[in-house]
Amino acid sequence: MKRIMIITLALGCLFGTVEAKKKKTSGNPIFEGWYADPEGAVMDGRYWVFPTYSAPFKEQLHLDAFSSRDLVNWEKHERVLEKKNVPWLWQALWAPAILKANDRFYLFFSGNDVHEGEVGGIGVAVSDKPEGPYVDALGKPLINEIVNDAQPIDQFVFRDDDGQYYMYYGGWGHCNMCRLSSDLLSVMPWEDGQKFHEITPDGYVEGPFMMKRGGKYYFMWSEGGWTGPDYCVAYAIADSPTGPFRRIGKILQRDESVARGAGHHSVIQVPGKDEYYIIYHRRPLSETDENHRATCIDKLEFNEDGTIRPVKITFEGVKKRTLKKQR
Ligand code: FUB
Repeated sequence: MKRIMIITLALGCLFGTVEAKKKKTSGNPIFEGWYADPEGAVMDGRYWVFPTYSAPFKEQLHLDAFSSRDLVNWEKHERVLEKKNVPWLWQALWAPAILKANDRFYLFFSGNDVHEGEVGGIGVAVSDKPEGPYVDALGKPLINEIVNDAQPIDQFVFRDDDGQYYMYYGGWGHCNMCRLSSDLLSVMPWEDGQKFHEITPDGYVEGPFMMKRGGKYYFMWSEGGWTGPDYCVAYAIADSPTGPFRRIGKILQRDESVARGAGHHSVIQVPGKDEYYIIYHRRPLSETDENHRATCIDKLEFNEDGTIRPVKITFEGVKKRTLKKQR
């Protein structure tokens, strides 16, 4: 009996490996389940995606993560952050932002769908491994206050070439930015003494993202309502991380032959290459449930003049792009 079980298991593994080798494109969505607001990153020789678990607010009490060596085959890491490791969290765990710094991993998150006078907002959890478990670092939110009418959610942390960390965040149609300390655990006031500066571009709703290419700062954000079909992503290009950010146009939106509500994205750059992938969520054409959001990937390409080409959203996803082994 034991021998039969071992043979069955071995055949199962072999079959799985053969299937993985046969798969030529990622397909969209890239993994099963309702997952939104995906944050992509490359860390320790793997691609990573940290999404929101898309469910009613009261059920959003954990985060899963996914990793891949080739963008096509994804491994699930369950419950990298959960309520038991965040003392102040009671609902609506949203929009993770991940980064490696100071030889550890920082997972920023939004919690509680906070309103004036309540506890909640943007938190930070840390771990020694990308797959967690992550533990809340402060015992309270990093940003609890509502400043410039921006709900403290949807944070993105950007490290500029000079090593300075900036956080962009905000819901309710307002975007603030702040500087973070080098240990990433506190907000450093600007020269004028203020902690937060408003940088809201025209059309901005939520989901800010920043990247740098060719010395220019590409600022992107989501527009429209996340529950509806017209949710989308627009962008601006600036000479400085603080802007000004003038809206250029949309780069990601619904396609009536593929999906609706495409938005809240992030971008993965292949290390050392001028090659980019956009990770985003969208709603299948046949679905209207607000939480039926699935995480997808497509190519992000630039024109000769540095502007971004509108993304073609696909069912195929992207081809294998294997990361070089780390020495
Ligand atoms: O997933 C929860 C919320 O939906 C996010 O914070 C928003 O950006 C929207 O995607």
